[in-house]
Amino acid sequence: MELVPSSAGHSPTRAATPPVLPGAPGLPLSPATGSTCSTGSTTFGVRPGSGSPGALCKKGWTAAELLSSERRLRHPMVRESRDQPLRPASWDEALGRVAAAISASKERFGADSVGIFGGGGLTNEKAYLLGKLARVAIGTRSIDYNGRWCMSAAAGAAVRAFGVDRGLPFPLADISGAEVVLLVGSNMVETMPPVLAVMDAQREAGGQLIVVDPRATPTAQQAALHLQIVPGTDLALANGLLHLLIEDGRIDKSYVEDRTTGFADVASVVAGWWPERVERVTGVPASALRRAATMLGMAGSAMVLTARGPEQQAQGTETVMAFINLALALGQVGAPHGGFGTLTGQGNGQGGREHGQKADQLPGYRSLSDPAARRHVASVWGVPPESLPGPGPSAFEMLSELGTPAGVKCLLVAGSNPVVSAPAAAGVEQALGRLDFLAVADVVMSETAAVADVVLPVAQWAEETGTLTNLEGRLVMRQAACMPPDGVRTELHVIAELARMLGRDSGFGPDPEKVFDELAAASAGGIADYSGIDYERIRSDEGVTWPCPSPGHPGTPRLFADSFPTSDGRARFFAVDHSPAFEDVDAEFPFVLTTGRVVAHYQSGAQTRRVPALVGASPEPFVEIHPFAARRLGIVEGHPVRLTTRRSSAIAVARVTEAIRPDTVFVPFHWGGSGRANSLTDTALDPLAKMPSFKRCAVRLEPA
Ligand SMILES: Nc1nc2c(c(=O)[nH]1)N[C@H]1C(S)=C(S)[C@@H](COP(=O)(O)OP(=O)(O)OC[C@H]3O[C@@H](n4cnc5c(=O)[nH]c(N)nc54)[C@H](O)[C@@H]3O)O[C@H]1N2
Ligand SMILES: Nc1nc2c(c(=O)[nH]1)N[C@H]1C(S)=C(S)[C@@H](COP(=O)(O)OP(=O)(O)OC[C@H]3O[C@@H](n4cnc5c(=O)[nH]c(N)nc54)[C@H](O)[C@@H]3O)O[C@H]1N2
Ligand SMILES: [Mo]
Repeated sequence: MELVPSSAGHSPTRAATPPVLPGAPGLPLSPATGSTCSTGSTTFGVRPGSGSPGALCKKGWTAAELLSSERRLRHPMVRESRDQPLRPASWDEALGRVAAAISASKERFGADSVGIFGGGGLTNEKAYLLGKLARVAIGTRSIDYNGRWCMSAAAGAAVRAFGVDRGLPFPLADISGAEVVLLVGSNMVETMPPVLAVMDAQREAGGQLIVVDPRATPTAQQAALHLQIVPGTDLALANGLLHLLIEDGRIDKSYVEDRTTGFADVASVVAGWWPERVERVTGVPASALRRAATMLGMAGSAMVLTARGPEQQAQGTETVMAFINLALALGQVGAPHGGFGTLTGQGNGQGGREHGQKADQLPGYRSLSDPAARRHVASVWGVPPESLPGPGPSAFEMLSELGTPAGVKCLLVAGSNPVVSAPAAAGVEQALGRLDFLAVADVVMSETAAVADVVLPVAQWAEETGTLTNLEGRLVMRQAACMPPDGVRTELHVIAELARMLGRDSGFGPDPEKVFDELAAASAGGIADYSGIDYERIRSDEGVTWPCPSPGHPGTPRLFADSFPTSDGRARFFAVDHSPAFEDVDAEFPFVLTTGRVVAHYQSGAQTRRVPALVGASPEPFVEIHPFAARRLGIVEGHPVRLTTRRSSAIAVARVTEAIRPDTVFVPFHWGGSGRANSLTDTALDPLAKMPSFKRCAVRLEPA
């Protein structure tokens, strides 16, 4: 067995099959991170036996299969023209074509015609170098990533209310001591198995769980109280809860007075949300709402956690703000075992949103529009500040305008499969076809790679060293455990080589540790300040939590204990109101469609649909529908159903279940082709965060 040395980047010698670390049958576990959900969800970075929660989800256990699978990419591919098939090529030829296409596009249409689409699964080092590739080596403003569809609503709300966006501003273990947890739109039993240990501990300690979800999911079934909401109405629910807390005198007045601003405006908006009105809008019975308000109001410690249910909405940012209002009014934000948090999604969902692969962002969670931030980062990069482009279009704006006169003509995708996962994906697929040139870096031939002009095979998680920042803001090391196969390169190596071909001989290199050190310097003085952190510390301290502004600084596991990083040190209440403007049901499209995940598949399914055990567990697209609705429509369990929205149609097999509201249907988004949920979804974007409305549109169903 050959292990990659910790600081190594690309190495010319590789083992044919992935060697596995001792003690982990079938799965190369990272020695530093212990157990992680590896193909998938948020990395928790927990050592086995450390007493912290440590469980591996099913996708984690099977992730190793894809390392050696015959279905992964093993050499670059190119095609001569769109009507020719992809054929194997050398790295020189493939990267040469990408560099030539970038240069040609810059020359003909300007640098902004070259786009980069990244991913929240990429390591900190990759996310950082991708942003630098865009701003320095290409000079384009056109870069964004799939986290726009994942974390942007929660991030936008937290920045506005608290002055900082860190998924959990407290240690994960705090959850286990919360007397009441209000969990809004998370199916964590299926999506975040590693968090379950703290949730179980919370209930074992006598704590109570309230779940808000249109479905009686395995998570909702563990709750003391399940509020089975109409999708897209969470804001009304949050305002209704605050209405009752104010009415019952259960607000922490001294906290509101000492630590916040803006409460009076919020109080006047929520005054209009009496329980019966909330019931009419949300479908949640007034009695259940009252019970939830009492549980929250009586609790010594109360925690509000949101996930994609309330966030992936056309009013997602304001919806999260409404839940933050609730946590602030209870006086819980900054208190142990209480407050507000969002459950970060992808493998590096937190770090991936901090280092500059976002359209408006520089490393360290800095704003690309802030002159001081531009000066600082430009000095680290050794370029003039005025050479840095300004903010570009957000993810869906960029993808839907591909190939148009003002849009991107030459696109590089790294770490996303938008043909399956983008909203209203049929339009995005067409837009990809309008491009002059598409390059995709991936580990498998995803649906997006399959339509590319050049496909670049990159190393997988176990084959390269890098850092991830977990939902607590804690940096953990993902140490290479095996070598990539011949013909496969690490992503850092690919980016560095591309930069070199574009004329940047220095400032780009494949060594993750060096990239990290530069990232840390670039983040100095920013919100997500990593400047006191290095590989040595991450390895020896079991992770360090940002902000960590100097080598002697212990890191900051808990934020907001005394103040908020806002101009006056106070948190902000925002008066937000439910708007019925999103796509509503009518006679033609009478059901609400919501989308999400199942335990066996990860995201666009590009990886998990290639693992036989997972395909066996969940073989095909399905639609959950209530027996009342099924009977009325003549829909039979196990038979195909045609779903039609104002965009397009899709086919899925009926799963008739009482676990869903009778007015709502649910389709997971893990498949492409005729069962693609995103053929159906809406194009509406949240105006503040540009988050798509994945969790609500209107649909019609019929037996297919
Ligand atoms: N197995 C698996 N695990 C994953 C992933 C995966 O693809 N597969 N992906 C990872 C990523 S990137 C993410 S972002 C997380 C996501 O994790 P979650 O947020 O838990 O996942 P979802 O299934 O998208 O949505 C959660 C729940 O929201 C409910 N919901 C739908 N509409 C609404 C609504 O309007 N309001 C409310 N309150 N609830 C609603 C759905 O019924 C669903 O049960 O999971 C991570 N973990
Ligand atoms: N309808 C609907 N649509 C949704 C959602 C929903 O709830 N409903 N959820 C949204 C959310 S929260 C998310 S996060 C997105 C996710 O959807 P995508 O952005 O499509 O994410 P993945 O499926 O994880 O795609 C990652 C691709 O990158 C490849 N890959 C993995 N690791 C690497 C790497 O290190 N480098 C490179 N270059 N490639 C790699 C994988 O093989 C895969 O093809 O989907 C969004 N779409
Ligand atoms: Mo996500």
